[in-house]
Amino acid sequence: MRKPIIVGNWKMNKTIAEAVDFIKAVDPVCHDGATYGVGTSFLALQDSVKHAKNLIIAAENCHFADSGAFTGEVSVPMLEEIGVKYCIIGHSERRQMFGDTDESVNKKAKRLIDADITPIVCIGETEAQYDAGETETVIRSQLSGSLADLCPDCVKGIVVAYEPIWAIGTGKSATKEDAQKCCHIVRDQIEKMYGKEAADAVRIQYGGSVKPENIVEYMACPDIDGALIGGASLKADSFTEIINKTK
Ligand code: G2H
Repeated sequence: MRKPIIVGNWKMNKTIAEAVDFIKAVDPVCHDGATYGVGTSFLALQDSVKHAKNLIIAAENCHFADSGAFTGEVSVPMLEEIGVKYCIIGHSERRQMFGDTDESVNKKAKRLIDADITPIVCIGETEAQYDAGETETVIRSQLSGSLADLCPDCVKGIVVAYEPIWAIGTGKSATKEDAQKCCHIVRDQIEKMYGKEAADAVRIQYGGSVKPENIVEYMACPDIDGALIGGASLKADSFTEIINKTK
């Protein structure tokens, strides 16, 4: 039985004060039926961790090296030091704008797992790939690269977020049938790589214009264990509505 996991991805939004205000409002609403959390800017992580009793706090990226000449980057030991337990990696915005690749995502995943920080590994096809009927090939290839050479036991603990790029922040969410089909492909690819036990345990999120109005239909899909939510996670009211609808 997989515990659902619903995480807000704030991207480059919210000052430290705004993050703390949100956490104070939403933390008490969380319940044990699911894991709820938010991904914050690096700056807001430390205060967010301090104020969150129920919400899990995720970084939105990390570097795979522990230290060195990587101007502007943040390492896994730095996240560990402040008690961060989850980290989003390979988000399509990072792949498209900041040069993240399956290879770098794989290195990040390995380093995070070593530090006992849960990676939320993002994958998903572009609109052109979707239109060309390449979705399945892209999903399988991104997973082969991003999750290469992990131990099957470690894979059981990770989270994969399937986010079709054409549905991100566009209001054009995938149908529940399409989302289920793709999340099933994710699980099948993990089974091919690491066996059935790992595939049955891994938690798979759908992401792309998830909101209070559509969360319930996605959560009813057998291979969808949660959501990675951008726009609709920014307001405490909207995220609270999502929490209440997933009780
Ligand atoms: C996809 C998602 C959060 P939104 O990026 O990861 O954002 O819900 O705004 O489409």
